[in-house]
Amino acid sequence: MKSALIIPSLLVCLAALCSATAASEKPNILFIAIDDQNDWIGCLNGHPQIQTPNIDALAERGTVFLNAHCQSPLCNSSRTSLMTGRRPSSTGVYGLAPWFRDVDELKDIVSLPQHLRNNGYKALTTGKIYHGSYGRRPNKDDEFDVIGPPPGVGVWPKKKLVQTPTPHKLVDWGVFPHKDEDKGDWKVASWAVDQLGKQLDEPFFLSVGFFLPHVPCYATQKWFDLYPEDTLQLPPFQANDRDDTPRFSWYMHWKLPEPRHKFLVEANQWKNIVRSYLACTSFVDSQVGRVLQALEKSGKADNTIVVLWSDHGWHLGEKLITGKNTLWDRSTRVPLIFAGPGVAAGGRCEQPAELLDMYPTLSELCSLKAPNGLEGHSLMPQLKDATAEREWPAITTHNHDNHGIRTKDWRYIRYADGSEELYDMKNDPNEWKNLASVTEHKAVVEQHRKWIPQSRQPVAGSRHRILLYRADGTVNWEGEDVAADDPIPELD
Ligand SMILES: [Ca+2]
Ligand SMILES: [Ca+2]
Repeated sequence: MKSALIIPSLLVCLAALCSATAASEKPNILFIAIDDQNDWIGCLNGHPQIQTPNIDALAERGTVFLNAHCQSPLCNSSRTSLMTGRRPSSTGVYGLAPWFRDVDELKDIVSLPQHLRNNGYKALTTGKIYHGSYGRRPNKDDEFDVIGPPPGVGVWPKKKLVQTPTPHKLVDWGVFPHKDEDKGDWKVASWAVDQLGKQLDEPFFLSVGFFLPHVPCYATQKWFDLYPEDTLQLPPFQANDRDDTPRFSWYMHWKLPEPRHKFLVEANQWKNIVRSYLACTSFVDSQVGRVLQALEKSGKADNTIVVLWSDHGWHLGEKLITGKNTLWDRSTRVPLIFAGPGVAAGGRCEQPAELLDMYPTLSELCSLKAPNGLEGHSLMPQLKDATAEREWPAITTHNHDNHGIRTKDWRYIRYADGSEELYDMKNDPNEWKNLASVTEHKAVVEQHRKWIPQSRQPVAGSRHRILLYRADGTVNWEGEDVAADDPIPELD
């Protein structure tokens, strides 16, 4: 009787032991997001003066994707896409709202953190991973097990430093006295550092989302001084650059709080905003460094995959604008770096990659069966050998039926009204000469057109940055019709 009881309990213990061993063999994941971070990162060579030693060291330790692009050049739509592994053209989430869990047909999608939790991971989060407070609401959202400090600016000047044409509290930049330790991103990093110093349940998925260099780009003097004004290099710019881009390209960012290049010049703010953005990027890099140092110190680095990404880029004067909401490289190209177990060190991959590839890639790196419905493709071949070919382009969609297709050597754009752009990225990396109507490139245009995805209409509850193009040819920006001869705001 006694032994009959002992044997089953021994079996239970053995089974528990086995599952504990299996769980700890799975690699941990440190998932680092940076908001509105374009390719002005040392290892991406997007700006000749940028200083990002910590991110560059991570790239050296792993594999960096030099031709990685977001699926949407806007926070909510991009993050919804990469966290669900589905394209914006499939979710219909194009604006800053809705939260996809509030949409009937999307609410049951298994997100990346849920997939990991279903497979024994503990999911922790701090800062901006989903947009705004989405996914972080206690008792409402079921994305994470542990929720740390929210994203935030932390310190504000007494009044806005720059009076922009369409006043918005967030659209501001410059240097003013404050403490780095009081910034939101410092607190986010500190919380992540604390978690890594604890006996965390493993395997863990620790997601850390930094807010800078999202506006307001406030920096302390120390970071500003890295970029002296007299030697500062402004981004490449041509005053007539948009003479050969369709009018529809203007509808993508028709009326926004982000000012045009024209304002930067008239208000003598161009250098200031460039320095501010560079300074904030270097500050964020230092916070990434604090977290990576804590990972090293924890002794868990050898069994932790680090992924670093940004949700989309940002223009600082190029193509006559500031901000995002475009289908050009400065708005779509993002840092994407993997390091850790299973990832080759020193890899520099020139193949196109997409942010929604992270979901299937992490599944494969962790030996998990990916759920059905993912639209990205695992980057495992490139993480082993950065020169491995890839058959898919990177596709960026902004609002209904506007798409950018980025292959290794070309960028093709088609807007909802059928107008097109084509750039030879090898010979014209600044996308200055639109070749879409050049006869000799007809075949290239045809090859790229075939990648355009079927695209669904915006889901119910779509708001903020919504552009509609109707069958009768009318254009509607944020609920207001735009006439074909309306002057371009803040430009004409
Ligand atoms: Ca963003
Ligand atoms: Ca041009």
